[in-house]
Amino acid sequence: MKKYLFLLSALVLSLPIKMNAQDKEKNQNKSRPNIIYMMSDDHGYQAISAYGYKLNHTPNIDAIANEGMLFNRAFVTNSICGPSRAVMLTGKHSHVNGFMDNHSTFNGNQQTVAKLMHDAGYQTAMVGKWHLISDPQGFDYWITMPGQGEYYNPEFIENGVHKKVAGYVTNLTTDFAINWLEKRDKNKPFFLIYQQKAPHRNWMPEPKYYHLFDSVKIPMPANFYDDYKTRTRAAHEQEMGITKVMNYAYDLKLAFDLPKDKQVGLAGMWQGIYNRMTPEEKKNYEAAYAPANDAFYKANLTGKALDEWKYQRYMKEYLKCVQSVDDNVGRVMDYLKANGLDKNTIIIYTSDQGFYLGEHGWFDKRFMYEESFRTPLIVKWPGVTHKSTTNTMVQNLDFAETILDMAGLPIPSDMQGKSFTSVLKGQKGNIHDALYYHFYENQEHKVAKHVGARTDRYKIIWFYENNEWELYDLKKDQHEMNNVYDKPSYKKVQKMMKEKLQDLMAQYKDQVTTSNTVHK
Ligand code: SGN
Ligand code: CA
Repeated sequence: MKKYLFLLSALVLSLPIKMNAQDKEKNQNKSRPNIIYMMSDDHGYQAISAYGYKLNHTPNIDAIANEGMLFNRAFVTNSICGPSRAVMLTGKHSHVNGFMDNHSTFNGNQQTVAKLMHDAGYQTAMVGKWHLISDPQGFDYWITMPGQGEYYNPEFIENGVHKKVAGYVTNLTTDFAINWLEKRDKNKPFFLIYQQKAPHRNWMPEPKYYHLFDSVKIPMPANFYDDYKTRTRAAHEQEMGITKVMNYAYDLKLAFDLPKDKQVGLAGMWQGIYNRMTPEEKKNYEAAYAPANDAFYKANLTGKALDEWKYQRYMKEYLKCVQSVDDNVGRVMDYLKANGLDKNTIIIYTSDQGFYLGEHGWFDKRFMYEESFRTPLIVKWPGVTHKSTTNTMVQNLDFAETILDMAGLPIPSDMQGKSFTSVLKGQKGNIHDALYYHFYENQEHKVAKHVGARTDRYKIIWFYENNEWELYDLKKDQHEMNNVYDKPSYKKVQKMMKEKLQDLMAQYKDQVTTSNTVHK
């Protein structure tokens, strides 16, 4: 009897202690912020109205900026899809995480921010474009798309199982994200990676936006007809010109049902995309595009008028895709608000890199020039940020570290970036004195491999395959039209920037695979 009494009193005594521990965990979970990392594919900052460009109107992304910090100087380390994603997950440069170009396969067994967040008690999910080949690891739930994904009636892979889903990819990706938010374990904080395929090439808009820009003329950048006069071979030899490279069917949507003999190369890819539509969807699509296409054929445009037509068609298709991205950001934000999550959820909006919207005559990315090296970044941290902008330089190399820091978790010493929570908290001062860049994929679009360094004012680029250098004074030449490498008045700056590049390569333990050294 005594024994039972003893056990009973031990049980009673232990109860409050046990409950306290549970309460403590609950309280801790309440105080730990949820984090949503929103990343679109190829979304240039020029196509976000909060950045002050007047190309389009993105009210929902702007609303994040209204309560957050907008970064004017956020950059990537390697301006291309898969590598950018691998850098974000690992906090390590491409040569360290092993994913150097889009033909790599991510080693998912390595440390990632998702795994660290998961181990620390966060519920984790990855929804949308992944593009890292190997299956995602470190997530309680994942739904991705094969490779680049498709715009219409796309295929998804949900925790390893393939399924074709009817609808438009940007909306579907959001449906999956919201479904997961709805069914997650609500006692735990969450970390959601939500990654849109749009507005990646070949820019297929949502049907409700087919006519969105019909009555609008998009302004052409002043350097659309750049002749690359002061630039090295790389800028001359690229294959990313809107007027020269774009395919009439695949990019410019000038052909619907192509004859069999035309179904090769990109035109063949267009055929595959077109055939994802149901007969009803095809009819709707053709009806929307036929009048403008007929007018184009009749006009028989040549020279600058033809260039202008191509530019308008490209930009409008791209911006229509952005519109659906913005709508869907709004859907996620509405969900958070309706469910009382908006006050404790950090929102990060970014892209896997920037994009050329006609600057230098281009589309695509890859170069270390500003439009593709820079990426949009807007962070809303309830209770910490308020509407503000910053010129402090940060890089996608810092994202994993910053996310861990926001969650109150330690940053592993082998990560190569730095947390920029101090910037978000309004503290002044540099995070980096110079940024390092390395692009490896000289294949499609023919952009020569290069490394480079950027400080607040200067940028040096070494196209090491050609052993050619470029140097820019960004204060005087923000559009990078004037390469001042070897100009006597920049002798000192040139030496200083070369040393910076060498220091960065040493700091990050990178090297280039050629016998050339940094110093000529
Ligand atoms: C595809 C596109 C390219 C684009 C790459 C990389 N060609 O290969 O234009 O640069 O993706 O983009 S396409 O003919 O297939 O459309 S990334 O964002 O995935 O890196
Ligand atoms: Ca991309």
